[in-house]
Amino acid sequence: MTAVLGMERFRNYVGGEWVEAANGETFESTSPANGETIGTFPKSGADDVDRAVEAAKAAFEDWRLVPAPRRGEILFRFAQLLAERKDEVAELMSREMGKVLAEAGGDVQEAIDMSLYMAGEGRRLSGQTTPSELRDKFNMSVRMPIGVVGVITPWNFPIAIPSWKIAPALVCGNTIVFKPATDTPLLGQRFVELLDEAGLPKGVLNVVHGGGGAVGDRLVRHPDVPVITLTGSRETGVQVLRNAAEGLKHVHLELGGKNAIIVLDDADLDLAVEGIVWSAFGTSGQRCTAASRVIVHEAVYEPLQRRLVAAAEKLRLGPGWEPGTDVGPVINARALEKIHSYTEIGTGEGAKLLTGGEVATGNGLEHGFYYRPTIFGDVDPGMRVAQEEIFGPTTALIRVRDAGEAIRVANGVRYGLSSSIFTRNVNTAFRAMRDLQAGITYINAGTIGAEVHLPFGGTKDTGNGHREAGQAALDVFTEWKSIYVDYSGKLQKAQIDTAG
Ligand code: UN1
Repeated sequence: MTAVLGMERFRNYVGGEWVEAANGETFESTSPANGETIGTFPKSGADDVDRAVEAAKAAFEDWRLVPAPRRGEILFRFAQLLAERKDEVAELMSREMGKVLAEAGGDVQEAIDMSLYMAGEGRRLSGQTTPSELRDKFNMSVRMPIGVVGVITPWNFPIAIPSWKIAPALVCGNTIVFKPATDTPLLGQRFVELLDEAGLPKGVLNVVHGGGGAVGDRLVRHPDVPVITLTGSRETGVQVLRNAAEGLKHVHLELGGKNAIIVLDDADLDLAVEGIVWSAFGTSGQRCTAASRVIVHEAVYEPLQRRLVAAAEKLRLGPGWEPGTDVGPVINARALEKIHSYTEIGTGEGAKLLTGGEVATGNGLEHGFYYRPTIFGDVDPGMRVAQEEIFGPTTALIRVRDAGEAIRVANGVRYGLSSSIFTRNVNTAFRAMRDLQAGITYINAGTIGAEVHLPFGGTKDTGNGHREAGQAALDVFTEWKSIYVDYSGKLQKAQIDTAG
């Protein structure tokens, strides 16, 4: 597979045909690890989106009538195909977006898990049956597909996140126009190819490559796209919500995080250090769930800081596919600049740079976008490095006096995605489960590692109240219909014929 990388020119997939963008323009995908070209893709425009929406709208007429268990069977086959090609897709992921092979395999596995889970949903999609307040009358509620779903996904989980959106949308009977991130178009392409191979009818899933400005914006404003699901930044989320308002669309947003790990004085420090390193520097800190704050009880602050710095300095940087690499590159030059600007902001604010804080070079690293795992100490909770999402391998240590203060500090940010506490005290753990304002709380584990059968998402500015994954995802991709069947043979008036 590696041999053909860079040479191939890819196309959009519209109505079951592989087609060029109407304007003929293209863009390249390159590896953040070493700059190699991965492939050339259409830089599509509004016309291409319109064509894809038309195809998806036409396909909806029949797809919504395909029995849900049959729709699920296609997802089962897709999961099987992904499992067969797991290593190949993981290797490609490592090249196109940089994560280390083990994590790339995890990303693919998450998509396999989600597809299997949603495939099974084809035989459930449960609603309610209830008594009626009138005689000889039957009441029930059923989930109905909505129509064409616009799927806009990020580059950091280029196979997993599309599956979180596309698998439930499909099993519920919707059709899709998919815009993969411009940093990972080939993985988006592979995703679609495998679903196609799994037997999806033409037009049910369409892919339009290109930027958020042209493709994303048209999708969000298109009158025939009633549902938009986006994982991205807070700023993009607000813009999407605003642009979708005119069409009164269903908008599902999965946005930023500023997740904290709390370490109390009774914690297992070795375990805490492992959890922090994994959550702060895994995927080079480029997860919405990454631990970018560590809130530490003053009694264990010094030993924790020492161990953490030592552990971070042992991490080996390099291309994700090379054995022995712990931390891969960040996604692109812009990200590298942004991450470094936060090092400057942190030192300017008076935080103590304990390790890292620089672009990594030497041993060929200068050909990619590598940043040294960075830890700030003595961080004040109000500093920008403790408030803003950096999306890189940078974390901030904050010292607190007790569990109450730790939870207040953890909650003192605009986001509320993931949270974690290391403590051996069961009472404190239960208080944290109740009081941490976040969609996800871990006890004695880091902030990353969500599983597909529980709701995923956050409070406050992390989103707009929806959740992905688990049963909760079905609420994004269906609308409830309540059905009343009167078999009395006469006109019965609810709320009026109350005699029973
Ligand atoms: C994300 O970063 O957007 O819990 C998703 C986790 C992964 C998913 C992260 N299962 O970190």
